[in-house]
Amino acid sequence: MYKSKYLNDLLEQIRAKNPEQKEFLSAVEEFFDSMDFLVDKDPRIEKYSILERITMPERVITFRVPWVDDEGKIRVNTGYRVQFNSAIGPYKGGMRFDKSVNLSILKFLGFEQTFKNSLTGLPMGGGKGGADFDPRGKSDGEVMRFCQSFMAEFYRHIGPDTDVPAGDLGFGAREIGYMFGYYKKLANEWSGVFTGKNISYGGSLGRPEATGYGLLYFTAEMMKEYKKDDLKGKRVIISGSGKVGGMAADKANQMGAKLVAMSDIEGFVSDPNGLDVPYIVKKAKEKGMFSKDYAKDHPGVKFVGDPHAMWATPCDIALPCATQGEIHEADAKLLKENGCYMLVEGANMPCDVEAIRYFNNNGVLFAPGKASNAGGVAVSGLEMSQNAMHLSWTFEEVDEKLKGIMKEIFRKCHETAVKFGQPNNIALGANIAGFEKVLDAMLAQGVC
Ligand code: 2IT
Repeated sequence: MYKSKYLNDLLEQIRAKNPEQKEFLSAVEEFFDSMDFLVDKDPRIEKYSILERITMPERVITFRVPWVDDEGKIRVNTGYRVQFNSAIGPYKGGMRFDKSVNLSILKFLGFEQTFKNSLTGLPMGGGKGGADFDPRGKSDGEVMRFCQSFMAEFYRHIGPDTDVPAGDLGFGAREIGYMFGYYKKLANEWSGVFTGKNISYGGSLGRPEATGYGLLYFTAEMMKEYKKDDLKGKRVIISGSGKVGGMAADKANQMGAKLVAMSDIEGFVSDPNGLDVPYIVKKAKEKGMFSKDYAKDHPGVKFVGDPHAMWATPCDIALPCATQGEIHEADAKLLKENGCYMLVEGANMPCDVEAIRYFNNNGVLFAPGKASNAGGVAVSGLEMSQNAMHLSWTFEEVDEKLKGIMKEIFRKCHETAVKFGQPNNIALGANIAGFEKVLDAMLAQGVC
């Protein structure tokens, strides 16, 4: 229940319209927690139906993706793009290839992306897309045929000033390459229509590292502001060994933190004296998994076959970098009981609404992914700028800009939280600061 009747009524309407979409509803509910501090102070929000509009995608595209597998059989998947909000720039956001992909998940991600992109300060709207296609175990030929069939429909909906997709789970450099190549052929245009491209054809140095490194730059800012301390010697635990988790481990190590536990989809390993980070980073890069090999190659370190059990490991800082919905209230309690005082999201909404409320009510500093994992899309924005200017920046230039952007995102979130009398509530700061820029743009552009 919110204080505001407008919000309660609106959430009911959104629930009635989208009864099956639990991930999307949960993102809206969490966002409305913050809007409850704002709607009474700014009557324009209700007067101009801003929240009615902002919670509905501008456009949802769904299409059939038929493709031929290596046995010659025709297979069919569903392709999607949710073009959520273009008030501040072209739609921008990743593509996810996973069996679990459905409209609810993509709407939740597109909604979050809108505020995340706004927080970066770069001119990017919000979008998200993908397919219920699992690239794991597929040959390069199968993935290419799938991507080309996907693009045969998708190309007419995107463009460097319309919608600029990028990677996400199951959608990496290989998929981006195949999609980009086919777009170029169909559109007869070489343009920065994707980000996350390889360096050889317009990618940005620093993009693969950006989400994980940015997460640690943000964590360091939190530590400085709230604890007057740095990351040296702090015990860190990380879930997920994809690009985000692997690069977060790398940067945590560079900044002097001690990685005491880390998980992948098969399980986790822990060592109170600190794990061998270079080993993990190398394995994670090579195959996206490391934990079983780690235990084999590091006698005395035990492997636990349940990744979820990692949240009981004593730590100072938890960095969930796997996927949405991995931390519930019971895990939040366990983290707090075992000494965790800071949780910074590397994935998109790994914590559910109850867990977030628990952290905020029990003195665990919590940062939402829309602020703390914005480094990835921020460097995507920098890739767009480099493409538009037909030049490339060095890794150091990109990394410096990323640091500046993450610092600035933290400052905006913190100052907004302070302004609303909730100095420790970074989620509130992120939601309101991200929202206000979109609000301004929507008000200026009239009814559209
Ligand atoms: O969740 C995200 O921010 C991403 N998957 C990156 C999106 C992008 O456009 O780089």
